[in-house]
Amino acid sequence: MKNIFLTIILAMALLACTKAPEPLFPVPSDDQLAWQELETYAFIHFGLNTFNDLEWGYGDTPASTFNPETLDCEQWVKTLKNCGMKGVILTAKHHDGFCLWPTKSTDYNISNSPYKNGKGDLVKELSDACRKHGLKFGIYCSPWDRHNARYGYPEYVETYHTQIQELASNYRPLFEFWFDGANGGNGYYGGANETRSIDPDNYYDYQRAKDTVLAHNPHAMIFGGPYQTVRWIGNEKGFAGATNWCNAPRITSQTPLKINTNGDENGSEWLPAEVDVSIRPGWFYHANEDNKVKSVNELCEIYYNSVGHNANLLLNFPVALNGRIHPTDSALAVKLYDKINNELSHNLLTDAKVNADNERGRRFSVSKVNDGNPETYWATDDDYPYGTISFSMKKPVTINRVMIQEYVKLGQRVKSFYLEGEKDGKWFRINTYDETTTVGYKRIVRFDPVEVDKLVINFEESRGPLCISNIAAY
Ligand code: FUL
Repeated sequence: MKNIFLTIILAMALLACTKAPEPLFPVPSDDQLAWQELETYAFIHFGLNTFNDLEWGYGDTPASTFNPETLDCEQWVKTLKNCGMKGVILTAKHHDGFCLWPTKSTDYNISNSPYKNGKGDLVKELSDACRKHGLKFGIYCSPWDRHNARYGYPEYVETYHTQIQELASNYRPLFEFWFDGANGGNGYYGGANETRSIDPDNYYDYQRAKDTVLAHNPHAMIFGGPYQTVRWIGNEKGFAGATNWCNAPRITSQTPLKINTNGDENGSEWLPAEVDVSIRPGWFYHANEDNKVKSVNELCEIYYNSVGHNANLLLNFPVALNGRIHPTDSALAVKLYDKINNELSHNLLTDAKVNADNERGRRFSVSKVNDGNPETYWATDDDYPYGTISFSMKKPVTINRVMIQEYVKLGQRVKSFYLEGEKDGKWFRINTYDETTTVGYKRIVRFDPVEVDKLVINFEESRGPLCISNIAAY
């Protein structure tokens, strides 16, 4: 009897000490996490602006000017797949108000253009091509409408909701719906040619917009507006802060941009960041930018400063007048993909011997950081919100990148860390290109090549016990 008791107590004690750490809120929804795992996807800016060499059409360019002659959505999708993009978001309507689908909400749409003699529906063509080739599909539908006579009045809000309803229900499943933040200003407005301003947080009824999108696309992310589920990074240059929390307060048009760029450790919402940037200076195609496409090195910087900084990368391709992605852009994007794959292809830690100064029992042992399974993780004890992990190599290796992932299902935790190396018994600090503060879903740190027998990562500060699911070095 006594023995049974002892066994039960022992078993309970064992179980207690291997209990997973308590979640530290906020935590992601499953859909947010699945979205973060996409990491890179494409933006397509295409519309009347393309044919009028404009970025922000005033709203008065005739629908008849939309005339791509050799438009081929399959070419876009195949190109994007070749450069590793997991999805694509199309500007179904930009600020000029022209709709790329045959909407009932306005005449200012593709059915009044020469394209396919008014029988075209670009949103459908692209969503079909995405489905056929296995890319996710998302939509940008500008709230600001410089064409509509009723913009700024309640009637336009109804028109806008009709557009959201059509887009949300006819081209699903959508993985993301983009409510752009540019709002109000001067425009054509049905010939009024005036300046109109609105209250961006309240005028559009974003709660209703979100409800409509989610009613038809329950897994979609909402970008922009006060009920967003993913946040803008706060610039269009292509970088997230090296310090980048997914935690953030509820974001409105009044939120300081710094919060967008860095998140906020004390924020109550899980709002992972998206970095939107164009492969050219403009969002729309301009022939005079054909020789201004970003170089592979510039794109690579963008990659490490977005995906490497715990954010998703939304890379824009301005489709050209002929209705195709320009060959210069696609060649560069493929080169970027190859370069990144090359730099991050061979994890040199897979057969290293791993040790740590603290381990939360066998279930959360250090070996979990390089077992290739994102569902397992190394965790420290509750009273141990830091930790040092070391990798002893079988033979010396030269590395210049370290990738770390937290098990963010239980919340983002790490506040600061640093790297050290050991070679022939000599220790040295590894000087990384940017500050080593937060980690999050994914952090990639870069440094000049160093040869090491041993790599050590010191997690100095964390919001709670560490939960690290993956560490790799290249
Ligand atoms: C901005 C817009 O004003 C640009 O034209 C572009 O669409 C970009 C993605 O968002 O706010």
